[in-house]
Amino acid sequence: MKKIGRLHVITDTALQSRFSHLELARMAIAGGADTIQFRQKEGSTRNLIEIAQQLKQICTGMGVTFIVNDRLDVAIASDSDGVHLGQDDFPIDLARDLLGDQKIIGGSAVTLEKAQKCLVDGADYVGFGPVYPTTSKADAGPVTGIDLMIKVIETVPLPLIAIGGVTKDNTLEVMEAGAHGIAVISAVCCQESPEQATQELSQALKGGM
Ligand code: TZP
Ligand code: MG
Repeated sequence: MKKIGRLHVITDTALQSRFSHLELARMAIAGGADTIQFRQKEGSTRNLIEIAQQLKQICTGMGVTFIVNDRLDVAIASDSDGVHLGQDDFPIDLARDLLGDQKIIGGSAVTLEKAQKCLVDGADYVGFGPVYPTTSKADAGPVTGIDLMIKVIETVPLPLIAIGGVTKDNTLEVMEAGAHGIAVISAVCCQESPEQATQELSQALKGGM
């Protein structure tokens, strides 16, 4: 059954190089992440598939959802639970045709119109943001703020995962505003202890549910 998690940790080895994707996934899961998203822009397709297959094994063993960012081919090859597609990635409606209904498809949106399009195209959730300023993604687009996020939640009947500058200090705010959950990179991957950082986010999430 498809279950959209609430604490998505996006593993990243470009912003930091202390930890591998596998190490980050293990620490995030130990800290309470219910979804791991594998996001890597560089490297050979073979290498991406190898990492994704290992991540899938770790996640499945721990009952955690495993999502591949950007790459439908890597998602299929690793039998991930789903794929997260941005506006310039493989089109969501075509991905749905290829993946079927049992896989999770997340879509990125930075405007209300884009969020509506995610719904029409068959996404299961929308990753909305950057809700707050972030330096983790160069082309993240304008900061949406909480008010636009609330408008999307009220208008688009899909679980909304808030992304962009989300930290333990603003998690309560996004959850109280009606977000289904959060997705983070730096608030976990760039912290001294990714496990503890995930734990703190998990606590903050629970406070807002
Ligand atoms: N998409 C929109 S903002 C963003 C992505 C991938 C970056 C999120 O990173 P951080 O460090 O959690 O702000
Ligand atoms: Mg993308």
